[in-house]
Amino acid sequence: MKHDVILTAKGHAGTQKRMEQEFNLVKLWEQPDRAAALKAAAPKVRALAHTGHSKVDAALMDALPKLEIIANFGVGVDQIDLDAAKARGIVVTNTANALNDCVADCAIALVLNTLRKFPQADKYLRAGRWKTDGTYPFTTSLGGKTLGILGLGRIGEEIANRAKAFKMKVRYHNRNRKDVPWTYDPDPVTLAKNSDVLVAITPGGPETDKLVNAAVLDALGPQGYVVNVARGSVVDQPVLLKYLQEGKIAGAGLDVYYDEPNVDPAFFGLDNVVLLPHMASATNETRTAMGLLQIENIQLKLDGEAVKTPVV
Ligand code: NAP
Ligand code: 8YV
Repeated sequence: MKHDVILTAKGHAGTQKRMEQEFNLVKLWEQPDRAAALKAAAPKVRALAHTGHSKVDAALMDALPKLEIIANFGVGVDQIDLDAAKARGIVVTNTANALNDCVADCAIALVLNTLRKFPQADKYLRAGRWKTDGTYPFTTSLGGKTLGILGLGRIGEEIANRAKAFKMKVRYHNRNRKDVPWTYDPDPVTLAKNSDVLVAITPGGPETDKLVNAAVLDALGPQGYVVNVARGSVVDQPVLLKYLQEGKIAGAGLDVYYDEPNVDPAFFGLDNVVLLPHMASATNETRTAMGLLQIENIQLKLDGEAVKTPVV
């Protein structure tokens, strides 16, 4: 017997196809009357598969009184009201570990591209400027520089491992010190003061809102760089923009923003920023692995077994 499962949004095509094979899938975004579709599904639906960054709030949970699991396609669950889920006995799962390597690769790529300005140099060549203006201006080396990791969790540790291969020194700040070979700093300002490049890879949500603020950017200073692969909310975006415009920091590499996909166009004209469209985990292999894990968690829960990656 196929179980009814609600999928909230169009996401990874392979995952959706697999869900269509495994479940009676209600594609919420395709329903002409969302409220009526939820009402029709309510007596039977025990699982909600979420993809994207829209809110999963208490009202949605209340519309589905038989809900037992919210399975997120992604590790960050800042868009899901975890307290509301807990209060209703609904398990929330994510895709922890499935994307560590790709997100860490992306973080390092942003460090490399932000310091070495490869995207800007590519544009320079294509515009014919190598011939007219000569060699591209010198950039900044990674080797010997200190990488400060704000949020040394599953992904942060993979970023640290990669940074070592680039001969960078690594420091970090978490609320809790870890038993790792990297140097601990007690707060984000101290970490920034001791770093040449600061990478944010904490969860999003209220606890980390604007963790990278003016004080942190001041501590990083005019020779310092910021990379954000966490959530847009973790960096004070208007302050970052101002600091980039005024040369109060050297540069930034960003994968995440306030109000995605509406990126402030003021960033577009800046030569000291590299911009990616929230794509750190977006490879065929990783998105497939994320989808399989999301589906596995749903199946386990619907079969009355323990899920693989619960969010604590
Ligand atoms: P994780 O293993 O839970 O690691 C998060 C780390 O952040 C933990 O070490 C945690 O340590 C630290 N942290 C949490 N709150 C903090 C705070 N207020 N101050 C300082 N440190 C704090 O999570 P993960 O799997 O590495 O994923 C991290 C995040 O990356 C996700 O939640 C998501 O937002 C983001 N992400 C982005 C993309 C992308 O496409 N750009 C892809 C995947 C993930 P303590 O608890 O000790 O503080
Ligand atoms: C995805 C992410 O962009 O896992 C996360 O937290 O931000 C990314 O992997 C997103 O979850 C896809 O919906």
